Amino acid sequence: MSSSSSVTSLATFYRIVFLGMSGVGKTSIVQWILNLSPPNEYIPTIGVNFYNLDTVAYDNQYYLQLCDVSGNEIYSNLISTFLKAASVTILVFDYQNKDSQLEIQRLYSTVSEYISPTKILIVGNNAKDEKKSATKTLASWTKTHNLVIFPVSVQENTGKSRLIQEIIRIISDSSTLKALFPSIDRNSKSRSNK
Ligand SMILES: Nc1nc2c(ncn2[C@@H]2O[C@H](COP(=O)(O)OP(=O)(O)OP(=O)(O)O)[C@@H](O)[C@H]2O)c(=O)[nH]1
Ligand SMILES: [Mg+2]
Repeated sequence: MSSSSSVTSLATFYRIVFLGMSGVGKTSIVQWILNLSPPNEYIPTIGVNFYNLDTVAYDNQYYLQLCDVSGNEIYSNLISTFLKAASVTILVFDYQNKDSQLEIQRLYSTVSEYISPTKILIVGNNAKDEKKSATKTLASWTKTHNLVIFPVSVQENTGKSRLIQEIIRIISDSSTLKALFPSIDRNSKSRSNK
């Protein structure tokens, strides 16, 4: 998916924001997507780190800025700053950590204030036996909100291509809409200026 002989449209820049409790594996997932070797030990992210990914999918070139935000609460005020320019927000939990499953439910309501729920992806890391590991609360919450969980495991190297495909699908949908209805953005801007 990431290589192609012909690129038929101009590249556009998209910001993908990763959020979730400390230690759920956000940095590991970002580095795994970039095919970088993961660190041998847990190094908590300080503030936020940005990584660039230049990829070609379905004959379009995409510049993705992966925005890896620390899960430490002391940085929670930073979140809104990055969400404003986000094309996709990825909420990460760890299947083996119940608190992290509650945290994405809390984050979802915060994030929905900044970005359309259709651009929020729920990713469960450390997936082994997903059906057994997701709590009943998480299962009923996803059902109520009509959400799909994308299971991945950095350790077992599973779920990566499905996740990248879904990110591209979301941003492709938004670029198609913008190309078809360029006035949508202008109208919403003029409404918010009133
Ligand atoms: N067993 C297992 N461990 C994992 C997996 N993915 C990541 N880890 C480990 O989990 C620990 C935390 O990973 P990070 O990616 O640093 O977590 P983070 O979400 O970025 O944490 P903060 O930066 O503090 O917000 C590291 O020791 C990783 O090696 C996985 O799929 N399975
Ligand atoms: Mg990190």
